[in-house]
Amino acid sequence: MSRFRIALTAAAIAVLVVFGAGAPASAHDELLASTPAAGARLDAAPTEVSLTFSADVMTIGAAVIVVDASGRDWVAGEPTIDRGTVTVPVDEGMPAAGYEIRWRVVSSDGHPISGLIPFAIGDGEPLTRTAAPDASTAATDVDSLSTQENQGALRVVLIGAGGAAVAVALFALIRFLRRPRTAVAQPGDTPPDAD
Ligand SMILES: [Cu+2]
Repeated sequence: MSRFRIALTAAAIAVLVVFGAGAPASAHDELLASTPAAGARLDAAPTEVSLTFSADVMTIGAAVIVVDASGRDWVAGEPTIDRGTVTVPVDEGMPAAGYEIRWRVVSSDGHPISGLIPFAIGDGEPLTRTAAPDASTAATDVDSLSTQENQGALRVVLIGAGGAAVAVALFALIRFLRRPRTAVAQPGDTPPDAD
């Protein structure tokens, strides 16, 4: 193979690695935004919580709870799903404290996705994940959470590897394009070896 073909092949492989690794993950819908936002500190108690996804999530299988440090769920009704937005009402008068939105919806590709969104009201202490008050429910939560984190880490590794492959391919291509051609042009030199 000529160097040009090698460079082209390397670039093609790099593109396949990047898009091949990215395709299944990008098929999941992702949480784009929430109200309250992650880490938000609200001045006043909210009346509802809403989550906005990157695509229309399925109208079944959505679950959202809003818990305080004691594990009490403040959600006051069923979630309503309007295309990519899931909204749940919460009880009035939530006191100044730390809370956590725990959500799970079925992505438009059929896969369940889930996550946690901490927020606080007033000068309430934000909830932290290390101090789990309820061992039985916290254990399952933490288990599923660490699974998600592992998958997330794997994705980061795959994307990182893909990026590295692209960098190597680009470097090879640039070196090929910048290869000095004087050896061919200057008279008197011995001709370069044929590829
Ligand atoms: Cu999926």
